[in-house]
Amino acid sequence: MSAVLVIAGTDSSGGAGLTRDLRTLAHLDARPLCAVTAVTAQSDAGVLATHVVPASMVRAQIEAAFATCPVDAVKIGMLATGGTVRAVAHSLARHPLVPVVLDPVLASSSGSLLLDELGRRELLDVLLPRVAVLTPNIPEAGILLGTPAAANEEEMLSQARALLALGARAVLLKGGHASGRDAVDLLVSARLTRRLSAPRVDAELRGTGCALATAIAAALASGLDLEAACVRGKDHVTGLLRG
Ligand code: PXL
Repeated sequence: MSAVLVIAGTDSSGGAGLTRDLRTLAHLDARPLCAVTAVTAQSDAGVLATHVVPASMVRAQIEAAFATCPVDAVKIGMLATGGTVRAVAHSLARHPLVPVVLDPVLASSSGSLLLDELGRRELLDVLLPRVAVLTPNIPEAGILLGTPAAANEEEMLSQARALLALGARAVLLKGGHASGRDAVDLLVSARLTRRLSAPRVDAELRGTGCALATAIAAALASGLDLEAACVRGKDHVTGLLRG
């Protein structure tokens, strides 16, 4: 069984965050290890309170995970602060061969900030060059680039390429926030450009971004290449949305 380390915040409502990640790994038969970055109190209506775990404790959890068993892949979700971003980058630098999936969690669906402004800058400066794939949705890509959200597929492609130019090795720009009969995600790297399409499911569900990044990490952990891992991740989320 392959092992996936999830570095993320908890969601007391169970919909998103680490709670969703661990359910995803259980479903996909991967061994879960975790490093908690923040504890959030939330309902489906919003985030009521956040407790940030000290960066030194996040590092201790990551180091303990790597000391426990071989880690086959890492998924990163909510990081909360710039200090935590730096701590995570520092810890992962000691394990350069392990593939990392970075879901740039900036805000909850209800609009609460889940990463501060310094954290946003550090994410691009110190973490982005380390990750195998960055998985922003359309609003997140726009915020990270400081540009308006992409309004069509052509703009999605140019924003995915702009994120590559900032130092990512690959970007999966998720089209879930767009409209149209199909949900189209774009996967770009220096070597490839792929359009991953699935019929749009008419359902509202929190935590689909968390589930996608975790499912991709589980697929990379089991040895699939990036494109196959993204296809499998998308299939998993489509299944989740269909209930
Ligand atoms: O879906 C992004 C996300 C990630 N992590 C935590 C969250 C959320 C959204 O609410 O609460 C802890």
